Amino acid sequence: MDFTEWMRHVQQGTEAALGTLLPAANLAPQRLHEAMRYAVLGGGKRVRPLLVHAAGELTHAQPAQLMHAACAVELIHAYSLVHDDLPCMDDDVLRRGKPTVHIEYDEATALLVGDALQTLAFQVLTEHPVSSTAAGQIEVIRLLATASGSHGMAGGQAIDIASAGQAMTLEELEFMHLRKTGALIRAAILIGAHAGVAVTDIRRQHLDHYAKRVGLLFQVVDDILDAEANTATLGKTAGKDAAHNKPTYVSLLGLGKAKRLIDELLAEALEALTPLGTRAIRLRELADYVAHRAF
Ligand code: GRG
Repeated sequence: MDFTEWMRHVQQGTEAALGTLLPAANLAPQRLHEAMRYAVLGGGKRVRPLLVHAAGELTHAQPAQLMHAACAVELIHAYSLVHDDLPCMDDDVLRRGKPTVHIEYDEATALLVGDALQTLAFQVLTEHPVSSTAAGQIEVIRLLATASGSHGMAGGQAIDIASAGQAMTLEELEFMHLRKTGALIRAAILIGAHAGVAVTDIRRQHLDHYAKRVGLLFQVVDDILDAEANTATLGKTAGKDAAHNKPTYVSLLGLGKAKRLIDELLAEALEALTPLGTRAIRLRELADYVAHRAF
């Protein structure tokens, strides 16, 4: 399978699995369940599920087990987008090319959708084995919980909210993004690898280095797309960082240097994969995809 076919295969499999895991829209409370399905299904690049599967290939993990891990990570991601779009956070009206959940439904429903998606992610991990041992399964849950919480995504979001109109150094920007965007991307990769055979400490360190570089790479590209692409292409409002006076890689470095940083981060990510051999092919291809994505 070439990369494009593999990507479509994982994306379609993820969509189908999420459709099964999410409560049916006709189950009470119907409005909440319908809104949960609206938030998760029919959109998104599914980058985190792709990373789960790619890392799982490295350790010979079973596709069915990877699919449940991929869905759990994507449910957390979908929850974060719903909450991020709320008026009390980023206050946005467009996501994945359609009205955000609080616009299509209402704010209370959007808050509950995020809450319910977050808990569903962990329910999935208690009902479906990702690891072959109980201790391994708990480690998977720990990785996802840590990445989502105050030391991970929620912590990064808190810094992001406080950063509007403030000056930031490059180190502070990196500290924020390693948490806000990077933590869940890193968790996707470590969880995927964890689903297969055990890896040596040194191989795990190489994978972790790759994961952190790809998380930052994703964010630098996101900052450039926000500055350069249009709303129709992105499926979300473009130009928001500048409008909200948020520090970004573009505002700190300028477009030229931010683009050069993409090349540097990609090279570092690929270098980290070299000792991991040929089974890292999908991780290699995904880093390249993240660096060159158009939306
Ligand atoms: C509310 C706790 C909480 C956290 C929110 C993820 C996040 C933190 C905010 C989203 C805002 C944002 C634009 C972050 C930059 C990177 C990012 C996560 C972009 C959206 O992810 P994609 O491009 O989206 O993977 P799709 O729609 O393809 O899934």
